[in-house]
Amino acid sequence: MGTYVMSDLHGCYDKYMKMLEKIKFSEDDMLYILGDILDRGPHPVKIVQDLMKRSNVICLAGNHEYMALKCLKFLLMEVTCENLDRLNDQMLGRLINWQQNGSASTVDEFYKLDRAERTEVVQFISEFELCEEISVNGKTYILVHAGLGNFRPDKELWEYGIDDLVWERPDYETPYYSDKYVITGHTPTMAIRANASPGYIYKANHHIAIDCGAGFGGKLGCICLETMEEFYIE
Ligand SMILES: [Mn+2]
Repeated sequence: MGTYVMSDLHGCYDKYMKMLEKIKFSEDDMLYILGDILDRGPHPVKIVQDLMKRSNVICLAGNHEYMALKCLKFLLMEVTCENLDRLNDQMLGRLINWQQNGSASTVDEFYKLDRAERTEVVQFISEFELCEEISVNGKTYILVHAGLGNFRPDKELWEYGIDDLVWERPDYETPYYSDKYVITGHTPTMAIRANASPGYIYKANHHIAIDCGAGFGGKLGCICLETMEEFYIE
């Protein structure tokens, strides 16, 4: 039994499937996905539909699910005069912002689904948690998409705002805790200044950063928490 963590799949269905094969993912294992399944790459909704069938996967929300959810709930509605009235400036702003962040592939696949499937997908994504604390082999890990923005050591996890958890970038040179490890996606490891191996998983200062840039032509990374073994798909 292994506990695996990956992040920022960004529609890379093929890399995701190859990774499951590589880690020999079975029903005895557990997989955590730290958000940003959606957008950019070609098959985000196909990944979501695969995840929906698995009982041993826990997905956390990233900024892309957060952006998508507000818009998908709107796109789920029938086109009626009353609903079009809800296409106000705020909703338009959200749609444009999401579009600028690579929504096209998500929207394309979403509209290929029938109505019942669309509802299921939105329901599934809306149940994603924002963070999770787990214990593996006596070590404690905080799993979160982006980081713990506006960090204070005495702050409880539930006290962080959504933006702090899905948008903010952590300071990877400063440990948050001495007795816990924080595992994050969101910031590609090639963008971490202190990282000696850009594009590979970064482990230092009680941080573990696992977004190796799969959505931007980089690798998909995955880490096994029992062994700390790293896996990569080009
Ligand atoms: Mn992100």
